[in-house]
Amino acid sequence: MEAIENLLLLIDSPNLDKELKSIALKVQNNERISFDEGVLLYEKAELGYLGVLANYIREKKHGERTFFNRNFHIEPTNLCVYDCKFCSYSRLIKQRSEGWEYTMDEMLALVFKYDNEPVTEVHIVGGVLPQYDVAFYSELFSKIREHRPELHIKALTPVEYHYIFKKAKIDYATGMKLMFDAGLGSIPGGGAEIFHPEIREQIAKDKCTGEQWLAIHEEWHKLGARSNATMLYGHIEKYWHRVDHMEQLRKLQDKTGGFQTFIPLKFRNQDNQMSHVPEVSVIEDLRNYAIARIYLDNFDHIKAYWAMISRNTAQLSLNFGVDDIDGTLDDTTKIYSMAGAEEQHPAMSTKELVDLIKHVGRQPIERDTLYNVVTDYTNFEFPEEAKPQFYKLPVIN
Ligand code: V47
Ligand code: SF4
Repeated sequence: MEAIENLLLLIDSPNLDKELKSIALKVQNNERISFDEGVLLYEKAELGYLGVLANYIREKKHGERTFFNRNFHIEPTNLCVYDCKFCSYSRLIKQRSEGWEYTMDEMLALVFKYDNEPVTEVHIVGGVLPQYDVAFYSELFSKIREHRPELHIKALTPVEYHYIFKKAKIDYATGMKLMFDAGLGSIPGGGAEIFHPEIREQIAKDKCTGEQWLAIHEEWHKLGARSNATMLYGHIEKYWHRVDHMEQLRKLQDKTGGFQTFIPLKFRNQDNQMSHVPEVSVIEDLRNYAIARIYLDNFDHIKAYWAMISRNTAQLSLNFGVDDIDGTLDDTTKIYSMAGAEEQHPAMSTKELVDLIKHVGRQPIERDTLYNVVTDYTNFEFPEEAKPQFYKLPVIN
């Protein structure tokens, strides 16, 4: 209830700038803000103001409920035919000695490792290589589904899909239907970067365009399936490129309703070809979460990916529009540790995630990938033996 009181106080404040007051009134009246107003927020609005608006929207949508999940990642390879300038993770094929290329059996072995753990999702994403084609991924998804039907497969981005469908000479609709039938559960948000060609061509040349990224998600949504969306921010883009990016997502969401969550990804500058570009401040991270919450009125969830921004910033973000902090991860992803994120071995036990959320006065809800409630931990007391274990998921259900 505090959130509405804070909004009313802000609106009544005699010193509030006229344009910012008009945006605050729109938020109060549940009205959508325009492209220009989005840019204005980036240019003019202070963190405190943005926090009040975003927190109000978050509370209206979710109350005190804050989501996390129990998941692990598989990164099939860190070799890639592309050469995105911001990517610290990938090695070009000519640097093959520095990379890994998992076989089907190796990937399945990673899935089997979690057979006795209460994970609900496997997130599969990595580099793009010719041997990982339509036949390979269809077989992988089918085998995972056959082995553990209830494990949700969230896999690959339009970057991979565009590449493998083109190679197989099939259109997006046919390709996505094949993946759906093979057992794909949803598409993660990666590969979006910044859609506008002015920026995309400088940082992610050659891979799928913004339009193609959106078209693949659209085909997927037409099957009644869900996906996420990201935005890589805080590098060479201008504020209006960020608003343009969110505008395109908002438009597609109006059309299909298939997106679940928006995940702003902070550019990290270690060991990549953009290391000379400074990282933005934590203030900018929080402003960005808040503006995303305000702009994307038709997205249910805004996620802070804790492995990328650290646990402390993830906690802070919960006061700036965020209602989801992703999952246990169990030290299975290298994308961010290789780019200089604080978490060099990202893993949180269920108890650590629950405590992180409870410590800022919110209600921890374990969700599955589609946001069905798995467990409400609000009044849950962990047994003594379920103390945090960094690399092992405690079985508590
Ligand atoms: O597309 C790569 C980004 C993405 C860097 O859907 C970088 O639930 C910052 O999409 N600095 C992949 N970002 C990760 C991703 C994701 C993560 C968590 C949850 C979900 C979800 C999706 O990582 C890439 C790219 O935008 N990335 N390098 C870097 N140096
Ligand atoms: Fe390859 Fe993805 Fe890295 Fe780009 S971001 S180089 S597509 S792994």
